[in-house]
Amino acid sequence: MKITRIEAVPYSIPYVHPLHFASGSVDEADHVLVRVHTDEGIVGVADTPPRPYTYGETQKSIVAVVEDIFSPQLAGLDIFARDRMQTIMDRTVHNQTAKGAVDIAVWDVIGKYLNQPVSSLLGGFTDHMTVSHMLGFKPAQELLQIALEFREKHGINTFKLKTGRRPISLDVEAARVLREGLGPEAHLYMDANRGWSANESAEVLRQTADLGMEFLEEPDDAREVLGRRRLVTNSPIPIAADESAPDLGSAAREILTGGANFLAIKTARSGFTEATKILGMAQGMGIDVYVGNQIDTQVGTIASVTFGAAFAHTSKRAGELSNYLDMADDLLAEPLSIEDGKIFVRDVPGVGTAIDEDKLAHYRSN
Ligand code: MUC
Ligand code: MG
Repeated sequence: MKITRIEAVPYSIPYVHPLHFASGSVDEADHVLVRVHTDEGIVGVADTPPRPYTYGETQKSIVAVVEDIFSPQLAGLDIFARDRMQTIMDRTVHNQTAKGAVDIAVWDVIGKYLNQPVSSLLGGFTDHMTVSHMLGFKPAQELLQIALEFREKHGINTFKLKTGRRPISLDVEAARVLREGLGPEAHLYMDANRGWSANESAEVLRQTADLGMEFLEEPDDAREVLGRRRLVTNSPIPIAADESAPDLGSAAREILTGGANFLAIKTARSGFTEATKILGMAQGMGIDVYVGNQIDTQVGTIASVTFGAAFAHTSKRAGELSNYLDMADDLLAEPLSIEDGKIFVRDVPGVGTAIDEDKLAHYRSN
């Protein structure tokens, strides 16, 4: 079975709860749905979130690179030639989430063709992921109310607090209010999206040392290498690389040069093929990972669940899988549900991303 063309459909869905964080904000999911078409009529689907402040991509750039570059380059290739596809796409630098979506959509075709859930094909470790919810910038008491609601309504007890604000007391207070309000059993960690300097980050670690924060993600700019190394060396909790380690090479570099000792794996930017390589490298080096989020729709989220549940090393920690709840609607024909803090893999051939075509027609931008 061969790829005939790859389609990129821009669409836009508003947020009911816009999210703000140190590197940017979102109030509209202006994403791109990627569809890989084949000569046997099977179509694979994946979602692509433009994040100009992280990867330099925009909705228009994703449509252009998928339809003008990747589609003609990959047309005619056998659907199983994943590493060939990866090698070809890697000739084009950057465009991280566009590449990730093409890879996931190809896996979706493979699963449908073989009549198997992709999670089983990838590794088949378990049938669910525990959910972590990401909290954007808000006053501390509001954050606590949201977290309590999520715990009550969805059974979620792991929260990522967006930080990186100045003065740092805003975030230190938020961390304290969350810990005191949620109790010792809640799993809490922070993500500063490069908002602080290395020294500010060290000060935050000092002031939150009694709050049981499990790790700190991307505290400062990892390109300021000595500051970052000093921080990682002296930190009492792991320092995670997210946007400083978007692919296999950068993940290896950050771990080996002491820029991080923990890794976010995001299928939106690594697809399943490169994410599997990053995972193997991390596991072999004794580095823990977690499934991060790119503020994914339900289409993106089920891809993260598919990957995360497939492996022991990704499923042992909660993955960031619930921010689709901040959006007004979604394209997934059968909506996701979170039961007792978990999302289950779909027991259907492929990734489980059947699209509601009426909704796509309604939200598409062209
Ligand atoms: C994160 O972990 O940084 C912020 C923007 C985005 O796309 O994903 C995030 C979450
Ligand atoms: Mg992050």
